[in-house]
Amino acid sequence: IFPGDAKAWKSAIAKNAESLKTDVDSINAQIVHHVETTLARAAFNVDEMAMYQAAALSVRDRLIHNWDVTQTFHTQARTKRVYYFSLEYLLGRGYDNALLNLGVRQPYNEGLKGLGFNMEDVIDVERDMGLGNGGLGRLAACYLDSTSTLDIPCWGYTLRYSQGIFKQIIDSSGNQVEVPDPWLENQNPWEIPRLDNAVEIKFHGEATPGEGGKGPGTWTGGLDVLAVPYDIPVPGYKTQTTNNIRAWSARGKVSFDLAKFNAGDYDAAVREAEEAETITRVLYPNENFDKGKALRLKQQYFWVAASLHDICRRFRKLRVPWSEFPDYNAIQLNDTHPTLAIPELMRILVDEEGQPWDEAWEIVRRTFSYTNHTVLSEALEKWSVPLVEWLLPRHLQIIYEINLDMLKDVEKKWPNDRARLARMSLIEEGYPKMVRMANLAVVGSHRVNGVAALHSHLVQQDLFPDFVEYLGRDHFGNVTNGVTARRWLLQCNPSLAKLITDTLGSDEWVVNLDKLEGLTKYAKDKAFQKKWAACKQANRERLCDYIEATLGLTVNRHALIDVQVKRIHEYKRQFMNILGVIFRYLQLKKMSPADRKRLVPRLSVFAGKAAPGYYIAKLIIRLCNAVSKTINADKDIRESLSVAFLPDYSVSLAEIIIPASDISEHISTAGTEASGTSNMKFALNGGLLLGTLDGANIEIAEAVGDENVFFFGHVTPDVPKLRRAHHFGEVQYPAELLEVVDAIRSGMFGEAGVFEPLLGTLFEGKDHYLVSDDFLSYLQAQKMVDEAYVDQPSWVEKTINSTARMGRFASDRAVLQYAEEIWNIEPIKIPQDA
Ligand code: CBF
Repeated sequence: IFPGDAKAWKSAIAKNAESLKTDVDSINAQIVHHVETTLARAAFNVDEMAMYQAAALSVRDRLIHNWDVTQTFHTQARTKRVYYFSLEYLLGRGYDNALLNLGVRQPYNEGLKGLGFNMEDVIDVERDMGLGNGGLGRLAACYLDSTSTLDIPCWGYTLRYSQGIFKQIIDSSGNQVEVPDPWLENQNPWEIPRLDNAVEIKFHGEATPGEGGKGPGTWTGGLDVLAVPYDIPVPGYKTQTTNNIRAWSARGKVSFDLAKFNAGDYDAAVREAEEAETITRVLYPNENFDKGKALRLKQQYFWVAASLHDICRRFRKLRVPWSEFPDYNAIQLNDTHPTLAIPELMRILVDEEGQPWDEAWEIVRRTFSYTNHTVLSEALEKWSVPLVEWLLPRHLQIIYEINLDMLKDVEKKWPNDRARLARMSLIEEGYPKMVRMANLAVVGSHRVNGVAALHSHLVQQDLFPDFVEYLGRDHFGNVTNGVTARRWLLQCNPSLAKLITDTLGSDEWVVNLDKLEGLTKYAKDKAFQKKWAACKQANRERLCDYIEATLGLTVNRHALIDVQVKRIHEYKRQFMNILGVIFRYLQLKKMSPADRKRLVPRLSVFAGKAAPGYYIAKLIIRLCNAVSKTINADKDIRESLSVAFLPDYSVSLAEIIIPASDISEHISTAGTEASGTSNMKFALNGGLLLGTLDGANIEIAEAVGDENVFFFGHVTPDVPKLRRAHHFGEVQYPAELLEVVDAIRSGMFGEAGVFEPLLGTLFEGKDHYLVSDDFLSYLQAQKMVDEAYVDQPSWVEKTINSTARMGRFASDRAVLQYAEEIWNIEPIKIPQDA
């Protein structure tokens, strides 16, 4: 229905669509249009940043067009939608990715050239959208890319933090210093503000339960905050489907209190607005660690309440009974962060929509599913009951009621089993009592999954064994993580991607990663190996250039590049890696120059951020930098070994590092890393894994073959026994480790005392992450790497086979599995004429 003359509208719409033509001239006209009107600049006044913005805005026009078509089509077809609730979306840069997915990279390249700009330089000025900490947030970004590519109707919901993940600076002593990341400073071209769709969100106030606990309750008074949505279109690869990420920003209901201002209280005039805005001011920088801060709980409720408000508003327009809600909506809880959505939907259904409690509960359980991303106890979310009561009084009543129902049921099945009731209860007894979010997510969902086979097994065996008995095995499952080949091969490694496409005779692998299998028949082919190795060398050079430019460090450009890049955490054992580097250094120092020359030269690359309050992780960073300072300054060793700690790890830095690696380390203590996803990216780019039998490493080894990975260390069932041995002081420390510790204590890497607390984690019954137990086999595995690398044809063959067999780690496979097994949703292609 058009306001006014339908003909006029239709003709204008057609003309507008026509203006989005993809020949070079039209593209340049679109870019210049934004230079002149949106940016209000003249040609002589366009620098790289302005060109990036104008070009990005012209790309955004295309995205918005596709977005409109997609959303209108999905709405009219009344399709079911998936809603991926993730407190983090680590999107990285958008420009190059959008060009590739829209299939217009080539004409844009040419167009920019004509306008006097180089594509790579323009790409480089874009700031990362760093709305996440690490694996969990990047996974969400990969999954959204896959839903669009696979034509699965999907919206992501998240928060629009004014400050994303902090920028990491390394000071002159090698310490991490955190500075804010005001990523919105230069305006974000990828988002569309929807000021007219703002929603009011309430906190605090008074609540009364409904009759008998299950009737409609009330929630009055309290403080209202505005949630303003910003939409980020997510293009699929060569498809019109463009899904959406809706990110909420907090505003005060009244931005300026004129009465208070007039009374002379200037601070009070803006206080309420500022307090509201604090909710989305900053991303919590912890990964795999729960701090229980009130503001974080506020963020979580603000986000899920706004998102559910949106979803329910859309559902009401369908005018079907609420019992059909799960037929139109599937909500995936990405970890426990959005678990408050469960009581919130109950509140909407029972208190606002008058649905009977039991029917509402049925709707809720059919709607939600929950992905667990960690078994680490320090990361499992619990909120204090007094805090929940203060912030969300009605929700606490609802949680109590859900708990009562469940406990009655459990009591019926296992009479007089008080220990079981205590374990399963949604409320943990103590001072204060705590709400166990994971238990709530499990009972409020119809399906719970882990993110790799081993992890999903541990979720059932160690985390929720009582719930497996209570709800049945079918309630639990596994969906091994995956990554998108669009960003993590096509975009980050264009030379290798081209070689693959030329060799396979098609680029179908980009949307069907299993096609890479076709490369195995070239793995031994000398001519192909040569081209393959040339791509690696070019990527290696690019990384070496970057290291030189950022650290001023000149490195051997033919060294084997050994990489460990991820969040810095004790369980990931960067500590073991740097101890290994020291061991290598000590060995090299003992060798004659001739012997040294015979050894494979190494470049050890580290990158990663530590949570600001994580003292030991920060000491690990300091040690890496101290070691690199000593080794890189040692002229005798420089050709054989150098160490680089690259500051401020991000998605775009990963895009430079991953294609260059020969070996990447994924060396967590067995049973601690849920999955890992960078392991997949490295193996996909022909980097071999040095790893433990943990997370998705195990499945990667199964896929690429044991002969193409270097695995070591104890396995998960060994871990409790080994920890006990430490506890009782029954551990023999290997001489190699003690030699390294002595070297640190001797001051070889600067002020020794500084590292004492870190070294202390190895001794006196601690060594919780079993560094001392795995150190020897780690060194052994490193030796095997050196030996294997000498035989280059066989090494290159391994790396080709690694890439070729990574098909099953596509995020497309993972998303299809979610769609079929959990969301019950089918892809729906948008017709050409839509
Ligand atoms: O599943 C995605 C990733 O999530 C984490 O990063 C997390 O935040 N819990 C895990 O630590 C990773 O193992 C996992 O790959």
